[in-house]
Amino acid sequence: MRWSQTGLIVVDAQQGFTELQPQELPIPGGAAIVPAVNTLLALPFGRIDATQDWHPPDHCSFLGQRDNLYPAHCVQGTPGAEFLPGLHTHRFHAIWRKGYDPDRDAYAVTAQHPGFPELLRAQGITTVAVCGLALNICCFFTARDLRLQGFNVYLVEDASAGIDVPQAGLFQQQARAEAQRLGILYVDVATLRQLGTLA
Ligand code: VGL
Ligand code: ZN
Repeated sequence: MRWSQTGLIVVDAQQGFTELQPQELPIPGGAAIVPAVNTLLALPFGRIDATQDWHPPDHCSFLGQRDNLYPAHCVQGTPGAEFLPGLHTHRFHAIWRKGYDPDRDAYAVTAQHPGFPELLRAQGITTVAVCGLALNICCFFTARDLRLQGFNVYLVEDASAGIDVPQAGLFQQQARAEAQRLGILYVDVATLRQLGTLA
């Protein structure tokens, strides 16, 4: 794996997915991913993208709205939408907001910005490492879409945290099985670093 051909995608590393905003969508261990993500952010990736869940207050996925799935979370301009404290956001090359259409959810950057894979390809990126929140939801769908577009995809497990959401039919074991069926590889930070160093 060559660093220059490898992109890092930090998915939804936002307060609204952690214990810092308990009334939103807290994922156990969500805030604790920061040191591991920062370790990744120090590596010489050819490209570093971040995504930011960015909902209007009446988003269709919220309780009491059309889909009635999640407590209000990551509302535009509120603390819940901010990145995690201590995260080295200065390393982000680009930030992709998503979920801003009130009538449509966008778990993955690719769901909101369909030109994203082509943009990576145009820069010579062949491999992506995906980390963040939630491992089995927005990280999984990002990994899946890029894998289906032909990229080598790693999910960095110890720089991510997941959660089962039965009311949305989203389960950690199911996502893992589907990812593995697609040829997405689960790694930890140390292994990914070695893969880059050995190339
Ligand atoms: C997410 C549920 C709703 C995520 C975003 O980032 O995994 N999950 N919105
Ligand atoms: Zn959301």
